[in-house]
Amino acid sequence: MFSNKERFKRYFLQRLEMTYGKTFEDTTSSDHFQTLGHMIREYVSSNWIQTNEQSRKSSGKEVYYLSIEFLLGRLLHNNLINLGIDQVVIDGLADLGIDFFEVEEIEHDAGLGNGGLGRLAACFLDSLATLNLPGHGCGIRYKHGLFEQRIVDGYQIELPEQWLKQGQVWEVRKEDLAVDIYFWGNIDMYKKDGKLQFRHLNAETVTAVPHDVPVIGYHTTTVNTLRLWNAEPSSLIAKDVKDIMRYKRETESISGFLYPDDSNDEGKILRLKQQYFLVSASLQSIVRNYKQQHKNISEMHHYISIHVNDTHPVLAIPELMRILMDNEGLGWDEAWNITTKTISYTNHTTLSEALEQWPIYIFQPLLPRIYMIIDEINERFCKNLWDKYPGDFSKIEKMAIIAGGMIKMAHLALVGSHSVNGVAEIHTEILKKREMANFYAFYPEKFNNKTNGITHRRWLIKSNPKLANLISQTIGDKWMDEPSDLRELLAYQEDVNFKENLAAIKQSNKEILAKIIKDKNGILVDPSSIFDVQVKRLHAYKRQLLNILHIMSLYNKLREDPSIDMEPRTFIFGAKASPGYYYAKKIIKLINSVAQKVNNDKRIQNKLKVVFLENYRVSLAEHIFPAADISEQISTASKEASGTGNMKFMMNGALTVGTLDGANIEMHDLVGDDNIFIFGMNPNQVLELYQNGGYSSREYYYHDDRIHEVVNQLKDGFYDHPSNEFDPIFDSLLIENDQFFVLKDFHSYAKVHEEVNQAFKNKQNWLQKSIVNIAMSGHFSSDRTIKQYADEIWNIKPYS
Ligand code: 4GP
Repeated sequence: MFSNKERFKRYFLQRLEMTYGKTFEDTTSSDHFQTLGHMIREYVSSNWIQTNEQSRKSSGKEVYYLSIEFLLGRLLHNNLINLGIDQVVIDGLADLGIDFFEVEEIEHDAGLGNGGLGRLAACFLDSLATLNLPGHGCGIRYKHGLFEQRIVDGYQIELPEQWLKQGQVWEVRKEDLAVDIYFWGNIDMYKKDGKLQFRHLNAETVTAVPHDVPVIGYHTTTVNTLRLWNAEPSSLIAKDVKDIMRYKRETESISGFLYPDDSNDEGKILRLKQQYFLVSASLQSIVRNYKQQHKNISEMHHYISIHVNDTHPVLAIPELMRILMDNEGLGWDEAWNITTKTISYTNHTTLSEALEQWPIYIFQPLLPRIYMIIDEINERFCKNLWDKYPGDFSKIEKMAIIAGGMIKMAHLALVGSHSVNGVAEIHTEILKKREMANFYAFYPEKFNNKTNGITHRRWLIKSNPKLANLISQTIGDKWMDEPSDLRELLAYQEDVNFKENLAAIKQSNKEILAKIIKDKNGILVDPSSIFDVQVKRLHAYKRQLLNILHIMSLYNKLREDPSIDMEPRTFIFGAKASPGYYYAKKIIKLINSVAQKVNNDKRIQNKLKVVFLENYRVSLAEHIFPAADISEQISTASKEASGTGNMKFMMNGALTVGTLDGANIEMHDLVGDDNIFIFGMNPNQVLELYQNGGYSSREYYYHDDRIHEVVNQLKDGFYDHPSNEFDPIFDSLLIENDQFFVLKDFHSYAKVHEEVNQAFKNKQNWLQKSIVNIAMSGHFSSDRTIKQYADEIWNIKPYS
């Protein structure tokens, strides 16, 4: 149906009228979207079946990627590109008077994730399918994804996200493959044939129904599966009506929201339920599939790899033990051998608040059998520790899985898996030398690094088609399959023609973003100004504060002398703050207050604009990266595990202003000093300062006039705010001694921005830097990352 434009048009019209029972003229963009979506699903169904068959028949190994987040974004255009039928569809629709890009806008972003970790999972699925690797995702089908952000009076307001409102065209509900999950109740132990058995009594049953989404590889017949589990009441209930209503509500809330508020016990229980729900449903289905294909459960680790994305799915370890022992009848040692050889784990952050722990008083009643198993894992592990470190109670307590009334999920992951990886070289080194040093000493063989990557299909081919075309016209299109070939662009650093084209493309992308800004924010920005962008979650360590304080300082300078030498700049922010994160919300308010004042100040002659784009999400990001000149990657060194936004900017030719943190370090190694703007303390300096102390933020406040002035402006109502509005920010800097060294790095940050200012004046040189960045960005393709996971952790091979 997509083989040529005419056929496509015929099918499309026929399908449209048949489905909606109205004339073509009466159909809407939404009808067009739904029709296209169904056609594509139908089109891929034979390849999907074939891929499933292949995996059923093959004797190869497969990986299942368990993640609490999959930040997919929209799928329509990406699916068309991967199938190689985008042009047929775009042209065909145009013939019918339909603008494809309007139809594309109908699709809701699938925002089943929060940030880096979730988007990484989505990029990995794309790479797995493209590389023909047998790899599938397992996640939760949240009714509401990450909240929708509105900015009202400069404050963030959260609205529930509604991606399922019009139904989900990509998913297939598979009720026949549902499984039951058991919570609460008690465990009955009894002996059968002399063997101890466990039976879960009085449990509350929840049914997990899979909704499968096809994951379509780029220019290949492979269609893998993302299985999203929906929580539904089990039919096995006979209670009174009130009880049934409560049960229904509680059950459905398991797949209700991503990251429910966990500041109280009720919220904690819900989060823990979500985690076990994902893990138990996925593992029951994985083992069931395995048994349909293979006779011997003892060999499972030869055929199955299970990857846990951060600690949220770490209960996969005790759950697999439970299934192997209680359902399959294996003994502890054999089950443990299979489990540890099957499971691998990625750590995504060293921030202590993200290292999950569960209080026993919540865990044990909710998951009684799982608790027993973790307790036993802990006992055995502590015994091993004792053998190695006899008498060293302090070390054993530090490393134990259960200690101080808490269950430590990262420790469980380290003990119960065969591979633990960080997501950039520096991050892995910090895990080995600091955060997990005790575990590294005990299990050195488990630790390895896998620097993150991004799919260049979404983040270049789809989001920046003009640049993708220019690259293909210049070096051929092999880079699309082998992104490391982008290096060939290095030969065009001096090519005037190429540079001119590159500049024109950037300009046109900036015009598109300028229009979005005008439509959304009502602010006119100059597309020839420097577009200086920081888009990412709002967090103290990411230091949006450093950026806005610097802008405030630039504004002060401009107010003194509007004629100073300064290239016009447009500072653009996009960020969601976690709903309960008060400080982060104040930073959003500060950015908006500054924007309000600066953008309306006629005296500064449009040299400075500040824009906060609301509701930052994948589809908006696709317009932002291609339009950026400067990428702000300014976290306190040692705090950002890797970053992936940094890679997306680089691939689209933006130059990075960054600290030596996360993957910025590897970017710096690749492009060299001349093509990146590095500032501030390095990770060792930061870590030493944390360890040895000796930092006083007040010294910077008292001795640097520019700092003094901007910090005072937080207090004196300069931005037309009540004087206590920004107290949490002021206090973080001066009362709490500036935990993220904003003031310490301020001077060096301002200095590097002066270098940016000078560098931008030399257009040819700027373009040359931009080319070097694009050329070296192929290293950060998630295809490279996934090949490393496949070879070095999962040991999987392409479908044969
Ligand atoms: C993020 C890290 O903050 C980011 O540096 C990294 O690039 C990304 O994971 C993917 O590895 N962490 C999270 C999180 O998203 O929730 O911990």
